[in-house]
Amino acid sequence: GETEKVNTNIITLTRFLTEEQAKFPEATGDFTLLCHALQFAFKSIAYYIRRATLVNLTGLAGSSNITGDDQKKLDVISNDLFIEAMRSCGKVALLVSEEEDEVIYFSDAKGARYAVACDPIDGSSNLDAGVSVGTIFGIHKLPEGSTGTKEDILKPGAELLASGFTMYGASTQLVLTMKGATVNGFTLDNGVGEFILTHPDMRLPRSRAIYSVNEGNSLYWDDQTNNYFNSLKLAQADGKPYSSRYIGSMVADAYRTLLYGGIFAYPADKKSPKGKLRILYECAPMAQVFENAGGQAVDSQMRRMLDVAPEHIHDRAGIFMGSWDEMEKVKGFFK
Ligand code: AHM
Ligand code: MG
Repeated sequence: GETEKVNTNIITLTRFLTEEQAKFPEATGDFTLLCHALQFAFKSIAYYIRRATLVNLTGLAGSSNITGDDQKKLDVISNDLFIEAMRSCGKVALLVSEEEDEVIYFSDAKGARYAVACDPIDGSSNLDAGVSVGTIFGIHKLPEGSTGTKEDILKPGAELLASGFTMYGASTQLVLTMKGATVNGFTLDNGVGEFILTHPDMRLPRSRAIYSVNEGNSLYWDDQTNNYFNSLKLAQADGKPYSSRYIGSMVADAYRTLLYGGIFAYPADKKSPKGKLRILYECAPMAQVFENAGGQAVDSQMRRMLDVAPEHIHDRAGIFMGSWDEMEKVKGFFK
């Protein structure tokens, strides 16, 4: 019979990281180890999300199951998994998580040179309905001589060493980029338990008539924001208006925008004058991914998102991000 055609030369995330590290003779391997810990966290979170309904993980934390044991909500489990992965790899000096009010310092990690910001489960309002959610992360390198202080993470996104996100959807997708480098997408193969490089060098289409925004907030928008989005509903050059797509999970809306093009926005408005999404672990990592993929990302003042430095770890910003030409159009409305 015919031999099955199997690709045996597969680029796993592990292989990808090893090959990247080899390009930098001075590299110590610490960053690679940190990435291995990250991918373990992603795989674990993906596993629990897949099984959530079966093992009674949906619903509120604090509720108890039939035997009276406390049930941990998925975002609590994911946060704990993420923290333990970062602690145990020994390469992370401090961690900011959306789920933690304060910075977590890993004082046992002697010589650790990285600071990590993360949103362990972004889009958690979608969790119980089985809609895609994700983890967003940004990694900073500590300055020479620092043992890790809050200032080491209160930096503009332009200084991010690496960032990305994992989307837990119909399949688990990991998108990863490094400062000044390309964006690469990996798909988790559940069979072998590895992330496989499936989307090398991701590039955003230059334009696409899709907008993604919570239009229910338009009552609170300023005139420029309303004018811009209203303009998309008029006939464009081809006679058609834009399509509207809004999942309500930033990671899922961002992933679609990366692949198809278009624009995603969560503008600052009268209800949330500083915006809703957080700079350190939502806006900045996404902005680095979008810029490195040939798109743009700005805040509600049309400042480059990667130049925005938070004062406090949970500071927010308005955000517009997407295809290059779509972003030029947005900026035109805010002149
Ligand atoms: P979360 O971190 O509490 O999940 O909130 C962030 C989410 C984003 O994923 C998404 O883009 C946005 O909030 C949706 O907000 P809204 O429901 O106001 O449209
Ligand atoms: Mg979030």
